[in-house]
Amino acid sequence: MATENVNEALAAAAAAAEVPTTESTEKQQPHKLERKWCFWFDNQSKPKQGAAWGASLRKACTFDTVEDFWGLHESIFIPSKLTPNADIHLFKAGVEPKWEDPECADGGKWTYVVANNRKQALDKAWLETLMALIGEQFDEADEICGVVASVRQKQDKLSLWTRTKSNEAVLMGIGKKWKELLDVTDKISFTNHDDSRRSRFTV
Ligand code: MGP
Repeated sequence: MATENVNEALAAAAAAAEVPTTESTEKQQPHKLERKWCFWFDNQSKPKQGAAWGASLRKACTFDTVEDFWGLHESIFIPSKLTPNADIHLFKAGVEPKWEDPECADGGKWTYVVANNRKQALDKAWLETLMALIGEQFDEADEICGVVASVRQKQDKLSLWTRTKSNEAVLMGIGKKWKELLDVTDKISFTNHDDSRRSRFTV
């Protein structure tokens, strides 16, 4: 499906601000997205003693139409509804939201920290990002793995994961476009996954 049509369908759904009714989805053909996406979920609020990172990470569902996205997002995947230490992810189907995934292994993440833990701002930024991803609004869309919303006691944040950690043109293109979409003046910062790994070493 052409990107403009996906974006029009997304905009119409957003404007209506409602899940399409069964009646309307029966009448219309679903709007196919450019690619398949998966929602993932991780609740680390009650970690099991000694459990490895990722033990509570679950793939929740896969979709490839605007209508399915809208129903899923509206019903379940809203960051402000989560308890602290939970994450929700939207990643391309076939890519796991882990440093270890081959698509992510050599990459990193742009992070937008939501000032003052404003839940409304978090939800808005999350939705803008989801719509931009599934609507293929980034020129460097092939270089993006997905996005994570992290709800934390101290500060909520969104992280946009990239395939590359070193292609500056690609990274700057993604970062600038994301900031423009979020319509924020706050700084966003890039960290590569190697540094995230290293910075957590403790003895
Ligand atoms: P985080 O949740 O990405 O960082 O990683 P955050 O949100 O800044 O930290 P938090 O303490 O507020 O949650 C936190 C820790 O989880 C990392 O230091 C790793 O130990 C582990 N971890 C996170 N990720 C994304 C991965 C991963 O992809 N693979 C592995 N092996 N561990 C990870």
